[in-house]
This record gives sequence, C-alpha cells and structure tokens, in this order.
Amino acid sequence: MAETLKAMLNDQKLVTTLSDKFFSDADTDGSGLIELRELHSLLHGFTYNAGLSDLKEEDIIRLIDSVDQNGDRKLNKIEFRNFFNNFIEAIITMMEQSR
Ligand SMILES: [Ca+2]
Repeated sequence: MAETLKAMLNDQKLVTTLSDKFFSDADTDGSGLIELRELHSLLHGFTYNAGLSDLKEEDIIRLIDSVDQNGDRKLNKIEFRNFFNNFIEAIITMMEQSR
C-alpha cells in the first residue's frame, strides 16, 4: 500500500481530486472549513484502514499548523490540499517504519 500511495503522489491531479472529495466528506457541517474535530475523524478512518495506530492530537495540530496560512487552525479547501499531500507522505513514512 505504501507503493500505491507513492504512485498516487506523483499524480497531482489525482491527489487534488481525492483531496477535494475528502474535504467535502469531512466537512460534515458544511462550513467550508475543516476543524480539528472533523479532521480527527477523517484521519482515524485512514489510519484504521492502513492498520496504523491513531495520530496523536498534537501530531494533527502540527500538520495543521504547517499548512494553515491564515492561522485560524481550520483548513479551507486550498490549505487542505497541502495538508492532504503532507498527510499521505506522513502515512508512507509510518508504514515504512512499521515494517
Ligand atoms: Ca486556516
């Protein structure tokens, strides 16, 4: 699965499409912004399917802060695309380390 994810990262158009889909799914209240709580449940689905343990809240906040351009600790669609990219890379690293 790590290889599949790596191949996916090379196709930025696909990453953007997937990112926008996950954004809509995660934005359960339709606010147009992803909050920490919404991100938490989204990421749980990911790590669970990948057989990894949950990310710690501080790790999620660190990922948010690295892409949060206006500092509101919520992610708009553009910020989320960067977040999604970084998150996939983080998952690949975690999978390779857990081998
Ligand atoms: Ca923001």
